[in-house]
Amino acid sequence: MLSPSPKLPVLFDHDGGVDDFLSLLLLLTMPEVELLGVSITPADCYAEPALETTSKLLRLLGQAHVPVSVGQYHGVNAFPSAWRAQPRMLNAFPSLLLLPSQADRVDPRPSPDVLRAQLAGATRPVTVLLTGPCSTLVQALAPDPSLASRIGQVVWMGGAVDAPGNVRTYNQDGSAEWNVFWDPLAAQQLLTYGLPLTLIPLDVTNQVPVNVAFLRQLAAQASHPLSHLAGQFWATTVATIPTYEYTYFMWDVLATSYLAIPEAFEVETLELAIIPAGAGAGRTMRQPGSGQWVRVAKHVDTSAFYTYLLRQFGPVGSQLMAG
Ligand code: AGV
Ligand code: CA
Repeated sequence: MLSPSPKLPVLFDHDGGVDDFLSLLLLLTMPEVELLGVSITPADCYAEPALETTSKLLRLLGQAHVPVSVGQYHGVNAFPSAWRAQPRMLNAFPSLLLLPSQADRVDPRPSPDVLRAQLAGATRPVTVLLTGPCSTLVQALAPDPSLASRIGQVVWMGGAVDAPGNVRTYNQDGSAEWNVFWDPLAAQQLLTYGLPLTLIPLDVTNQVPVNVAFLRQLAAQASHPLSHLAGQFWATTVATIPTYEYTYFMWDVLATSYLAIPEAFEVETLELAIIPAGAGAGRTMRQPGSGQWVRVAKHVDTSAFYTYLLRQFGPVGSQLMAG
């Protein structure tokens, strides 16, 4: 007789952007996932409001017991403050505003210490999902790289391999993606651990801009409370603050969906290198002979992806918000 397959244990490190929170929501709808912990990297966010949104969403979806921690490291190349401040808006939504914030439930230890303890205690290979910079994971492994053996896979929204980057600043030549650029040295270090790493870079996230046709479909099923909430979150991204660019993509949400629908992705295994400093800092480039083999998602079946989102935020996930 078949026994039910055990759930996939997941540690989620995000950096508090709107699509990071949509990723948290999506993750919480996945019946095949057991969320072991959430950590916040204060990169594309400010820590306090991101902590508030994180703990409120966990509570709203009946997962208030999931441990939450925050990083204290502030990176090499800061995100624009206009982007970091934007997700504060989410805490003002009526569905979140009156919930108790539970910020006192945060683990007082820095998130790399928490992550290290969680890996040390893992009884099965853990999936680490990163939707911000990779610094927390790298700092967690640095004192004890043998803990890498506890990790079944790392899925990281980061990089731009055969696509242009999305950093537009005076000190970057346009080749880097922001999550790598924030801490290029950590990214360079990450590759040396030889982890089973799957990158979801701009090459593939460029295929999924936030588009109104999708939002219309989501709105049409807004009798599902989770569709309503997700639709509101995405609406805040449509007028992306045009500091550097005008389009908001489903970057992190796409990376998160990879855990559940990997078959919708075309993935290439290649040798990569990361430029640690200078004008190309944070660039993720093909480098045959580097010995650093990484799985890189290059293409996604967009209609399979959108269908999946509509199902998870609709019929599948909505019971979670009841009561
Ligand atoms: O580079 C994509 C990463 C993703 O993890 N982030 C946003 C996503 O959470 C940085 C970023 C790039 N362009 C942005 C970003 C924009 N226009 N607004 C906010 N963040
Ligand atoms: Ca992010």
